[in-house]
Amino acid sequence: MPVLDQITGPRDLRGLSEDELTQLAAEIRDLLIRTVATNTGHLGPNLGVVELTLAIHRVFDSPRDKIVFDTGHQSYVHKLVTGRAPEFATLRREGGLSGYPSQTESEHDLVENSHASTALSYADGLAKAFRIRGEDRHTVAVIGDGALTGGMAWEALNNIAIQHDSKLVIVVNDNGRSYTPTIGGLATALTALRTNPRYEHVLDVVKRRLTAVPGVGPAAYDALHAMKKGLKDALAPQGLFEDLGLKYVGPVDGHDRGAMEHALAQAKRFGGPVIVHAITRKGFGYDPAERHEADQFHAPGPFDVQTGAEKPKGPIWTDHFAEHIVRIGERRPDVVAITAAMMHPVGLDGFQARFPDRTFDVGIAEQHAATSAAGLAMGGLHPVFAVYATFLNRAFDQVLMDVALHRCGVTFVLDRSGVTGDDGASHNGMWDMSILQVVPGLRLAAPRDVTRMRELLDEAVEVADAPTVVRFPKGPPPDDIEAIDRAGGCDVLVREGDHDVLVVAVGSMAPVAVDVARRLLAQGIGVTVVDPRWVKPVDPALVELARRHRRVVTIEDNGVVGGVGAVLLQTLAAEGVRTPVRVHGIPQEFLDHAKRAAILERVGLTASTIALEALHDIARDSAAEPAPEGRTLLDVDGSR
Ligand SMILES: Cc1ncc(C[n+]2csc(CCOP(=O)(O)OP(=O)(O)O)c2C)c(N)n1
Repeated sequence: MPVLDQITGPRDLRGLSEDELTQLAAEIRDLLIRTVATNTGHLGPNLGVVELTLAIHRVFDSPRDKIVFDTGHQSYVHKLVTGRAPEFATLRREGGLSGYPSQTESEHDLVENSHASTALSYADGLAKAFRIRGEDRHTVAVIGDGALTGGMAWEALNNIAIQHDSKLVIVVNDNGRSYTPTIGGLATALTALRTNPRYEHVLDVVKRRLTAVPGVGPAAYDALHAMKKGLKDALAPQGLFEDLGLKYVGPVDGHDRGAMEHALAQAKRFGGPVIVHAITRKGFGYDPAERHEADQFHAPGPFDVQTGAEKPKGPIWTDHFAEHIVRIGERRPDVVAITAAMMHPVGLDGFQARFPDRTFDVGIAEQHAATSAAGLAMGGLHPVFAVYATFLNRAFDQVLMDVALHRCGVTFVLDRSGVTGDDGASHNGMWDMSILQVVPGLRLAAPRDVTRMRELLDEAVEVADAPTVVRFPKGPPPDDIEAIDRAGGCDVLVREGDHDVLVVAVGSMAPVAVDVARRLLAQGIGVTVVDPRWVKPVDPALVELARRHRRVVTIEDNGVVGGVGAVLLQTLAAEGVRTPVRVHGIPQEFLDHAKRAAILERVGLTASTIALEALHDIARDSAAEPAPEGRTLLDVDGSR
């Protein structure tokens, strides 16, 4: 019987023999690989924390002791040993296990935000709360060297250091990488600790052991051994953390469960805040991941378990951005690029290869990225900061007060905007068009297709006295939709029949808008569809178009509160335009994980729902007039 089948909770780990624990680690790796190969998700980070997680659960008593995983993408092993192995096949599927910790899933889970560098702050608060309430509990925070580059982590350390009696253990999971190798002075300092002569000596005596894992055939599962000897096992402040006054244990081989348990037990006994510095390897035990240069299978798409070959996928929006930003860089020597530790995911690797001196990976530091961009602009350059839409939230004040107030020409490229789906509530890029609406002078573009993305990027980098934003969604772009006309700065995509309904198509919602038009036209309703291209500020031409129509329908993949539709409504009211407006967007709630299309369907961002609602509205408008003969509202639903 597989050992994993006997694990219903962390306590079951305590009674296992050394052999069983080794076997369990192999089974866990096998399951991780097989599941992520089909379901997608975070593989490299989880392969790297198998022993570390087992050790934490054997030394601490979850859920009484609290374990906080920074970012939470490395919590799969934790899920497997806290009773969720039987459901692991549902990982990231609608209604299944989340790819991050989830309070509704388990009493062992606490923090589910998935935005990096927060764990130490949560842990600081938890430890203070337990102390004040007189509860004898420990808090364990697991944080990667990547997440440790975020400013919040250091704000937390600064506070933790003076809480001398906080029962707080910080496990630094140091694999030297974020996606790509972690950069900066901190990374250099960690490397210094990792490679100090005593530790190097230990590495010399490391034996590599290859273990075949059931079912995975030749996949090499190597484990570092003989690391116990020579490791620092006394509590002693060390280098980097010394000045903060934090106790330090390590470096410890994070793949040596015994050594990890020893270090954690010491830290636990200490009774104050302690850092346990674990050295791990991302992708550990799965050759294709360990050898994967770009990101060691940080979050691969579907892949073949035997070979590690990723299933081919067509180009996504990011690839088109990646190409075009290089072209811009070629003609504009003043354009520089910034990423917050996501060079490949945001498509800046090509720019970096071409213009290494003009590309900056600042670490997981979106706030710094924005203000540093302001500085670059003040210094005469035009920075392009490419970032996932959800992570720009971090830098709101920096966009507002540092970039916009100083009228800096900085372009923010928001990838993965709108509903992203699989990664759940914290990854949907559904906030940007609301929070950025309040920024004076900022211009925001939402391209509907690749041609428009290129155009709008070109226009954005020409703006030298204000922030500009270009946002596009996850996944493959739709086919180009050519405009039939222009109205002010807006593209007219459809204009047929009377001026009954004006459909305002925001960015990626353009194909839906055109489909809505088709359905309304089939009902004899006249429709105009416009794509404003620049959705902020509101184009005066859009106001005039709205004035001339009987109804306005706006469609955006952003929260309905304060988004493009809401602001248009407000503008129309201010301009005395009385045309009723129906705003379609994402309800202002935290969305459970599911495929993007399933979520759009659920929240009503589909052509059939929107057309149906428009028809209801029109029917209500002319309540006295019966619906024309032979037609029912249901006819607009494509199912009939
Ligand atoms: C604020 C924020 N920015 C970016 C990300 C995207 N992201 C997810 S994991 C990761 C790298 C994390 O590196 P590390 O903490 O060292 O963990 P590892 O994956 O190496 O185990 C990044 C940049 C994020 N989750 N949060």
